[in-house]
Amino acid sequence: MGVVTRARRGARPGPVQEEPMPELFIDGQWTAAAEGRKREIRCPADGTLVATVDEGGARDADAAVAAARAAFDRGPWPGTPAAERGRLLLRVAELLERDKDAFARAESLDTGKRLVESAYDMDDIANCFRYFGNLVAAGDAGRVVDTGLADVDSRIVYEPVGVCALITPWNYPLLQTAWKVAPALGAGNTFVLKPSELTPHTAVLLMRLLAEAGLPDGVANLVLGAGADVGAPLTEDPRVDLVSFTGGLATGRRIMAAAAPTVKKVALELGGKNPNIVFADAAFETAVDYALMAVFLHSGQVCSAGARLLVQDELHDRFVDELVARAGRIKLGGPFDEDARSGPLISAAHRDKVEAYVAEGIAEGAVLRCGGARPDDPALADGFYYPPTVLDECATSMSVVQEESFGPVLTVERFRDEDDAVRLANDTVYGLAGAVWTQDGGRAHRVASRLRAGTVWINDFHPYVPQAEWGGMKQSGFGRELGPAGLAEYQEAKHIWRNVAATPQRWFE
Ligand code: TXE
Repeated sequence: MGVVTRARRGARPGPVQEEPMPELFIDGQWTAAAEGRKREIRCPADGTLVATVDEGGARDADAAVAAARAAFDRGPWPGTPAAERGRLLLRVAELLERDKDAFARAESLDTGKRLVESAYDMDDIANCFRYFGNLVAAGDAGRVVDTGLADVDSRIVYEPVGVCALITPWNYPLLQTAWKVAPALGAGNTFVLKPSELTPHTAVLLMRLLAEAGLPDGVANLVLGAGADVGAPLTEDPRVDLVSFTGGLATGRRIMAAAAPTVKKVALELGGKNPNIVFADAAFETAVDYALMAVFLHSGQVCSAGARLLVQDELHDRFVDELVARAGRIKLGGPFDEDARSGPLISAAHRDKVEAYVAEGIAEGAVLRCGGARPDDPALADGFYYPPTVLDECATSMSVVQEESFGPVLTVERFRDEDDAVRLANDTVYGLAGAVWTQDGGRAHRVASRLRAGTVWINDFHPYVPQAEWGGMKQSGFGRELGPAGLAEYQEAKHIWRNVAATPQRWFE
């Protein structure tokens, strides 16, 4: 895997020259795929070959689960003192900081994301490991239960769940991996990680760091490959105790169904169709600025993207005119173009999907205000670029409003008053995040409490911190990542009851 050695400052993506090294990590060994298959990873910004990686399948998934199962049932990790597990996570945070540049470049080559954005992600990832490291190292003696009985000791202890299948997407590959790996390890679990087949490199690099930090063999396993070939067997495997998945709604439904026969614990983060509600009294300049960032960050390929702009009637024209003018000036370019402010979409298929949503929206009556056609700049011809696009005068019933296009597409709807705004905002199957812009503090809190979403921002958009839970309501999924609940997701509460003066009960006499 050549991304690290190719990571010289200023280097352009190009074919990997170094000798190949296998990329699956099973039971502490770097292993080639059992069936010998390979996959080419190409940079979505210009199609250059980033690397050719091992493409795993069901046999590799099986071997990885066996290793994780053995490491959980017989290995030292689940019984390692919490303070020591926490220290290992803190060490991983340090190593990530040491290797930050290489990680950021690898992430940018796989995703096409601007290098500066990948670098931000790496800081957040180190912070995530640090947060869970400290949380775990602080220890948790469990809870003593007051039964009111003099002869009974009753307490709750928190144990690891077991073998976890961690399945992650391509938009924030390592960030979403860290949100799962750090708490899973902190709680004492073992795992098999399956990253998106489109963006495997930072997962490979992370496995190297976990081994360097001293994680015992078999605790962390990595199988690269497609969802159907590797992800599906992991979710069905009876030796797996928990599946944590971040990705699309359709795949989430399949995973939940596949996990049902063996009654696994499941946690799902399935994206959103997140309302950004702007009242007429909002601070105009700031609200316009944030509305752009809310939806066009990473070309809209963000689960919490503010893709639905709801503007109060009297502000609508002025607000949308300004937003459209600024959206039209956003410069597109590859990860290493320092003038670019937005990158490509992840794949040709994904761009086709985004285009289809825009076409459908226009056919249903939306007014195209900017974007809406592939750029004609020859410098962008080899990448999967799509410009910031604004669809005005949308109706909540349109599919482009209801469904995740997951691209740089903003739909605009008008609202009359507070009740109207809340009704529209909640009128999708999703409930991941949302924002409200107003200078009226009472209104801000009323709207925030009425939104059916796992995160609500008031006069802000997108910030998150590892201390605060992240996750969805409704069909955005269930379970929480980050925060104390993000650790609890990977724990089982066990009640231990000790009768210190047991005598015959004579129930049947
Ligand atoms: O994601 P998938 P796709 C949304 C977004 C996007 C849509 C489809 O709307 O357009 O999903 O994207 C693995 N069993 N999000 O198709 O398929 C797959 O290999 C087990 C929102 O690229 O959900 C990858 O590792 N695993 C989102 C992971 O699931 C399976 C981020 C995610 O891929 C599987 C990404 C199966 N049957 C897309 N099929 C968010 N919530 O942020 C696939 N996978």
